[in-house]
Amino acid sequence: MACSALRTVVLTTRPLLQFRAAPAGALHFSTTTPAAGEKKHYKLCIVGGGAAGISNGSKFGRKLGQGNVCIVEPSEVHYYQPMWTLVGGGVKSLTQSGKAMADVMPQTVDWIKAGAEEFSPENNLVRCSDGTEITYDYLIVAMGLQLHYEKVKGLPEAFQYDGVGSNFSSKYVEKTFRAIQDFKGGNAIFTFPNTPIKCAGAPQKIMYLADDYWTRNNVRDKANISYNTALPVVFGVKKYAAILADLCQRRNLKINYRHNLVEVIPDKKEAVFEHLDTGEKITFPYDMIHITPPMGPLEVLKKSPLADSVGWVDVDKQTLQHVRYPNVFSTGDCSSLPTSKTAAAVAAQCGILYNNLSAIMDSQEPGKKYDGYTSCPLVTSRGKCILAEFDYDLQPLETFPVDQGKERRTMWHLKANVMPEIYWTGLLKGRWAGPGFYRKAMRLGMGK
Ligand code: FAD
Ligand code: UQ1
Repeated sequence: MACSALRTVVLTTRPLLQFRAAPAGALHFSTTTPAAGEKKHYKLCIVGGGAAGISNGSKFGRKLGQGNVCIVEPSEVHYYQPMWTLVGGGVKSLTQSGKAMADVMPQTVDWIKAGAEEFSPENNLVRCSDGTEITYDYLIVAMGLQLHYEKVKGLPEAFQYDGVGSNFSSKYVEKTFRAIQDFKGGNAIFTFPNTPIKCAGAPQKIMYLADDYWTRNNVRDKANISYNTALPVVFGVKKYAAILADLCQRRNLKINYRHNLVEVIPDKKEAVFEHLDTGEKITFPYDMIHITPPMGPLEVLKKSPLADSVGWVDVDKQTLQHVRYPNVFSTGDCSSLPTSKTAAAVAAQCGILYNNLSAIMDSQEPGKKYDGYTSCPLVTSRGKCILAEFDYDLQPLETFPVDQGKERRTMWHLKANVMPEIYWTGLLKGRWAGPGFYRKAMRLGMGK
């Protein structure tokens, strides 16, 4: 079927779609995938239709025009994952965090509704799960990362039990708030794994929301709350780490450093941690547990020539261009960019990538340099937030002319009410490249 005909299917079907979050994948949508086994050529192929794929698709779809850009994405639903902290905390619903993929797919791009299964960058070729073969002039890899619940013994089976939740998956995030509501006292544990993760603040944000919920509901004085983290620090940036460690002390939240979750035994309500310095195995009884799973690169990337030694897409940390294949770029969680993996980072990368890939298309050198900007709105209770923003050197890079290390109600509103709008109508439409412009304007206004 020709591309234009495929697009017609999309346009006529769009208004009929009603998004319902659960069960994920229950939506059915006329596929825009070329017939299985068909060979297609695009000027630009984007793999992944998450935050990074859709935002870049919008920008390059406008630039290159209809029929020249495709997005390879198997999922029917696009989630605004940053909202899951608030879903797990009982402030928002899972439904509010998602839209039908068809509704966020830029109208200027062709949606190949399949998974990428093989990359052959020597041949400028992507093979898809349905046999479709796509050749390209340029490629953007934006496939996110893999959650590895199965690397903890007893998972994912333990999610069938009450008291066990995880904000990192649409399957388990609603269980978090149920566990918080059901908790009537005892031990509550919040974990952080021994791998890089997306949104490194999220494992502790949910602890703060739970603590706040139990305080409001007169359960807090019956609760022992611990944050068991594989890391030796509570946060990677010194300024915020000092503030958060102090906050934990004031609120009697016990931090157990270098504690890595290795097993959950749900029928006994026990969690086993390995102390990463001593190797000792320590068993913690729990009444509720929030699990942040180990994470890593997707298998399909790991086995591809695009990968670095770990499996992340091997790109230059400043230009986002692949270090071996100049017509390939990568952005977001799947990339090797050594910054904290967030949608805020994706936004900042989006502007850099657009400029640099456009330069390559015009046979020029990529001139824009990414400074590693990333951000983590550290929700500290329902109604309060510390807005951490920093760069590759873990130095604060704050947007607003106030001390962002302070808990603020304004930053809560930014996180809970403003950011979703910026995400859906700014980032995904290719019209939000992060707050860099505003930061510089505000600093100039203040004479800095
Ligand atoms: P994703 O958005 O995960 O998208 C990856 C896409 O690739 C998916 O659509 C997937 O279906 C697709 N894909 C997978 N495999 C294939 C394949 N084989 N072929 C084709 N496509 C494939 N960020 C913030 O900035 N602020 C926050 O406050 C924040 N809080 C967070 C809280 C939680 C609980 C979580 C889970 C995340 C949070 N994040 C936050 C992080 C943010 O959501 C991610 O960093 C961001 O979504 C990364 O975008 P991405 O496009 O790289 O990956
Ligand atoms: C941001 O740009 C962004 O991407 C859309 C987020 O993801 C949801 C964020 O959480 C944050 C904090 C930013 C940065 C934006 C401002 C206004 C500081």
